Amino acid sequence: MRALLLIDIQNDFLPGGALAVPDGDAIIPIVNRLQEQFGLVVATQDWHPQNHRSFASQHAGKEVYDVVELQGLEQVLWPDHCAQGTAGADFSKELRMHKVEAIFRKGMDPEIDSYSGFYDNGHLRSTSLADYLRSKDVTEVYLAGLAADYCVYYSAKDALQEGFKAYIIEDATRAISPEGFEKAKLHITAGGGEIVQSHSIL
Ligand code: VGL
Ligand code: ZN
Repeated sequence: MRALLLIDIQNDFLPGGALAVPDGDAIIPIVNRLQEQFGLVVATQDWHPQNHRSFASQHAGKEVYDVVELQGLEQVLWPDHCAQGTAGADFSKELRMHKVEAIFRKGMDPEIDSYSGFYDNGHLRSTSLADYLRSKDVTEVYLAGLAADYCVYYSAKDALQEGFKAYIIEDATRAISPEGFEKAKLHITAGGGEIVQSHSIL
């Protein structure tokens, strides 16, 4: 069984949002068509408390995109984004949601960031997404959404580590840093994952 994972297709990652991914809205029509090809569609939602330590606003003297240490891990400082209950944290209204069977929220612990839909960045806490997928007999996951070089990449990496075959649908994602995504792709293919295009599925 294969599943489509829709990673963080939320207003704050789309044009006009607090952490807009360039051209991010271009993926939505593709993602909407892709959903029809899958028996299981699951979404993740970045869902931060207002005092989340990944926000530059929580670090006196620091600026957005500065890097600090958080729980022993390198942490990029982001603009405030996807605060729980705000319009920025909502899924795009253009995104079809009727096939989405479950939503896994992440990033609620103010002390650690959580790029992956499976674990926080320190791998301390699971969201239970892996167990959920296994309970549905999923062996292959296809990833789409935002951003390619952060949450899509980390989710694909954890999917592989959890024993799933992982496919990133390249034209159904956009990166914050295209150079960062080029490196990420090498890690994914080295780890047994694949980079595919939506036309191979549609
Ligand atoms: C993301 C940065 C911070 C993402 C989430 O969804 O890729 N990036 N929080
Ligand atoms: Zn975030």
